Amino acid sequence: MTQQDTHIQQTRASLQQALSWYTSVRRHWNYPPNLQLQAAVKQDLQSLKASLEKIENDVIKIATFGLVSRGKSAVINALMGQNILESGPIHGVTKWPQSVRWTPSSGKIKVEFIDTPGLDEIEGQEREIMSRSIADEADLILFIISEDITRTEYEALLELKKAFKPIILVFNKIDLYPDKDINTIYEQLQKIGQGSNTEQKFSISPEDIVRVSASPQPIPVLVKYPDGKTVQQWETPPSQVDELKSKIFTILNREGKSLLCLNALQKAKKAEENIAKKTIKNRQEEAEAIIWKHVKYKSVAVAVNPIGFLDIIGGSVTDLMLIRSLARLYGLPITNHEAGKLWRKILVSSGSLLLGEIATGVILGLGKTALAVSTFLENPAILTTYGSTAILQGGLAAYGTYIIGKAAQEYLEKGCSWGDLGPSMVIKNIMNQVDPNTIIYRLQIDE
Ligand SMILES: Nc1nc2c(ncn2[C@@H]2O[C@H](COP(=O)(O)OP(=O)(O)O)[C@@H](O)[C@H]2O)c(=O)[nH]1
Ligand SMILES: [Mg+2]
Repeated sequence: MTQQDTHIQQTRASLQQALSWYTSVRRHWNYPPNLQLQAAVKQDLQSLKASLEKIENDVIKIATFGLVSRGKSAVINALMGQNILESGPIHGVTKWPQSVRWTPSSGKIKVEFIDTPGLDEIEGQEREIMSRSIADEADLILFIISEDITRTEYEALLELKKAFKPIILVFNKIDLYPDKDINTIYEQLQKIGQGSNTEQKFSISPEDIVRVSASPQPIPVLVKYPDGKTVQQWETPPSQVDELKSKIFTILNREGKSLLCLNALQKAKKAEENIAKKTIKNRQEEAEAIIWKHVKYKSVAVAVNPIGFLDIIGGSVTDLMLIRSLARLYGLPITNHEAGKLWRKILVSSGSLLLGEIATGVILGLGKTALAVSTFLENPAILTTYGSTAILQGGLAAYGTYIIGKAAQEYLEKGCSWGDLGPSMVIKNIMNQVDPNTIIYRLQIDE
């Protein structure tokens, strides 16, 4: 089995697991169904289903991005060898996103091109929503430039990079600038990058920059007739997109399926996070009640427990029970093992406060044991000290549980895409497995 097929298999398993879990009626255990919540997550479930269909369909979506009149439509036409999309000198020929299917003559790969209006053509929020949703859909992006890079272009590139989108930077209209080369684009990208006050810089490998002329301007040619007369005529040179075409083919053959998987998993991750967020919001009251119940358990357990080290173990059992109860209430997938991992994570991340709790637990606990032994035999007055220590200790422990409950809520909200088959994990696997010469590999290098 090829690496790409393995990726498809893992992705399919991940999405199927998520779907079966989140659509299961039993997922909230014995809690009554929450209709409001069911309505709220409907769209996210659909998005999960769509992601699964996406990898089964095996159609790779390539979107063009760029400012108006850079030749986005012309590049797609030239690649397809057909003037399917309207392209022209008047600004704003492409009014909204359009899709065209392309089955290259090799026959094996199915592509859907998504042509977009210019980044500068639609105003404000609407544009942002449109660009984002197209970027979400696309497995590969052709970012078309044809002159000096502007700030709008730079910022759009940065956005796409942040969203882990594979980009080919296409320098179009090279027939107009015979001497422009990749170095110039590079220098320019760097200059703009330095001038920006954003922390992250845009970087791209030279391998991902291609020069084309999708629809060259007619050029004058002198035609000499047999009678000796010369006439000037205008001739349109053929388009030059072969390098881009073969680059696209190479990418699609080598990693097209993996790109599909990455995109599907990224969408699934978002959907799962949304589901978790909405669930936690909807179950807020019940969650508070559960947390307080465990806070009480723990303070009682710690205060009455006479043997020191059991406090820590007893405490952790209460905490684990709390984490599991919350996960059950939320209907989020979490195993015992994961609950334990989460508990340790919370311990580390809530740092000194909780460490303090444990340290107190150990010191007071030991003291308590020693005291407990000596108390009855020798000095009954110490009983008072014993009592107050226990209350103090119980209170601290209870406070720790409260913090754990709160932190668990937060973690469950963010982290339910963990686990071996969780989308985050599968994305990580794919990223780690691919060859260094792939566009996927280059997604992770950040200079
Ligand atoms: N000289 C030259 N003009 C081009 C090239 N590609 C596109 N154009 C012209 O640029 C204009 C805008 O092209 P279009 O595809 O509509 O751009 P879009 O708005 O980005 O989709 C049209 O007049 C095209 O003929 C090229 O390679 N060379
Ligand atoms: Mg266009």
